[in-house]
Amino acid sequence: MGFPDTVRSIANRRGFSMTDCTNIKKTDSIEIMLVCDENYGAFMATTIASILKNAEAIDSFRFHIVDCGLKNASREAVDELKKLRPFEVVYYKHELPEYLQSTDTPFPALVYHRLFAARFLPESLEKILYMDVDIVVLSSLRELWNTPLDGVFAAAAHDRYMSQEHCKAIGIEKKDDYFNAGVLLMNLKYWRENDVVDKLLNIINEFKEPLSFAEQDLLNIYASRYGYRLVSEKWNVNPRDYVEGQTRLIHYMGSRRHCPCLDILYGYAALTKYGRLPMQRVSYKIKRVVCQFLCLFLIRHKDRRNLRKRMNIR
Ligand SMILES: [Mn+2]
Repeated sequence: MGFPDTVRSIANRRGFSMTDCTNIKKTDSIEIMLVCDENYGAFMATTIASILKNAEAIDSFRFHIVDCGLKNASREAVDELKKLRPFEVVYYKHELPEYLQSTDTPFPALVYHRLFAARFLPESLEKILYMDVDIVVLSSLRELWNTPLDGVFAAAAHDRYMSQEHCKAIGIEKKDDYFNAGVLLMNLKYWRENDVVDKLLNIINEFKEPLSFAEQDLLNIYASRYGYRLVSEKWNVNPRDYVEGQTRLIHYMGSRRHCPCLDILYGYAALTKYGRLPMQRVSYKIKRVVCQFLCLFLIRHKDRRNLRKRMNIR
């Protein structure tokens, strides 16, 4: 064969035969899906900046961004990051079915988009690494990306803060089985072949009350029935549990006002054109507390939902 030895050894290392080594570029890139609305534009740019900054020389990236109302300035902020390291970016507009346009939980409806990834992403993608945008990545994602996914719909890390009571309530016996869906390596081929979307949507109908952790509960219930692959917790770490040198990814769940490791988050924000991240608005918090109080004590279920909608509390 006419291939020089260096090409042959690269092809072998990457598990290709010599005939298909023209595919190296395509298969080699790490495919990442992000979902973002205008409120989180600066956070998304920060997440991407951290990924690019800590990549290894051989890594290349394609970002698949579900655009839930981004302004041009937010898209430009993403493009500007190409100066850190070149990458490809593709935007998608995806409409949720009407009954998923509110979650009946504190989480916005956009959390549901990831459930449809196997449908709106190109067929040529066999897997995708979904990530929340409240994340900073501290090392190359190559090891996580290479996690084997044979026979499972996804791989994710354990969520150590989920309570046993909640797991029981949704039919998961051991709380150690519950994973955090903010970092989710999805086997899209499996999703397409096994009608995972339909099975997930059917699970919603099994419960009378809304699932408190929305899409994360759904994915975990599916996993408890059909299995999933657990990855090391270092790939999804609460800031409280950060260990220097070990943690590979920090997930700033919940409030960002008082939590450890904010210096790390702000450090990556400084690489973006924003320079800093927007603070959470106090007025929003007060509104929310007032509304929750009213909801708890005064109002019937259906009115509660309407009130939350009117006050834009999701
Ligand atoms: Mn999150």
